[in-house]
Amino acid sequence: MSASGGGRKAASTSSADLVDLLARAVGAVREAAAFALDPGEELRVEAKAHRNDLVTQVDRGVEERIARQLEDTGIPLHGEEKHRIEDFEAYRGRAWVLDPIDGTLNYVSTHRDWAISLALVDDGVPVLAILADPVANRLYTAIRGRGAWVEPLMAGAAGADGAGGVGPRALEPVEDLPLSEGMVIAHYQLTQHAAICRAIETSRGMRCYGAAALEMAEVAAGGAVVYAQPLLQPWDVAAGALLCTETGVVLTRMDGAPFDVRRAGSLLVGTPAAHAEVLGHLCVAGD
Ligand code: 2AM
Ligand code: CA
Repeated sequence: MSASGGGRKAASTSSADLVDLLARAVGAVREAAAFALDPGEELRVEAKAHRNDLVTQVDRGVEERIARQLEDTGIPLHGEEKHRIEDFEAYRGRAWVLDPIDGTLNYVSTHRDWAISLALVDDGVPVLAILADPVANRLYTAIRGRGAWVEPLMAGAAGADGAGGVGPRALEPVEDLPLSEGMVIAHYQLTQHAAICRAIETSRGMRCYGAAALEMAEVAAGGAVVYAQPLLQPWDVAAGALLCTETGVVLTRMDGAPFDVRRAGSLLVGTPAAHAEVLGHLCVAGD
């Protein structure tokens, strides 16, 4: 399933432009990741909507740095902490969509499983993805229609094991595994959800990492067969959505409705087989 609605006009960005924009975005994310790994001062943590919805000066600093680096692309930025495009749900044209730190609670408390998630979206369709997992020294990238890749984020740094080698390695199309052959990643609130519980029982087990972009990447990279979340924002999902579509992973809302990264809502991603099985569980009356 495409991450967009139908009937869009032709992409307004040429292939050469996309390669150039990707290189610039990767440079910006690498520099911001180095800052986030070593901000050089104590973290200042504030709560936003609720006590576990956190922001630090590093979230804001990463957004500021990336915004500055991408300013002369002339493409507006929609970011979690400051830069907003008004009425983004209806926005047409190109936009950078940024979560400066996805998984801030992890960044503050476990110091792993956090990411910098940046996408270029054109008429609501992600066309470039740049997703950094700085602690794992891993960088995922994708170009719409051309594939997805993983490589070390920082050359020469330790911990690049999963990336394999020094250059980009293409992510293979996912094997279409059924639920019984893989793991389900689900937000803890869904453990109250009867249909999701049935899906978890059918699977090889449940995981929850607390950073939506990395959880989507985990399915795209073949580490889990399903990921389900009750509510996510555009910046949580824009980059991960392209990693999924480029590897054959299906994305919808939890009710099976089409997924549009411009709108907040639930998310169900999976291998085609496992995604269909979970939707089957969700469609049983009474859930
Ligand atoms: P964040 O760290 O950028 O806030 C945790 O389950 C995942 O859900 C993280 O990707 C987290 O992103 C996101 N998240 C946390 N609170 C959220 C909210 N109120 N709306 C949407 N996404 C949220
Ligand atoms: Ca965030």
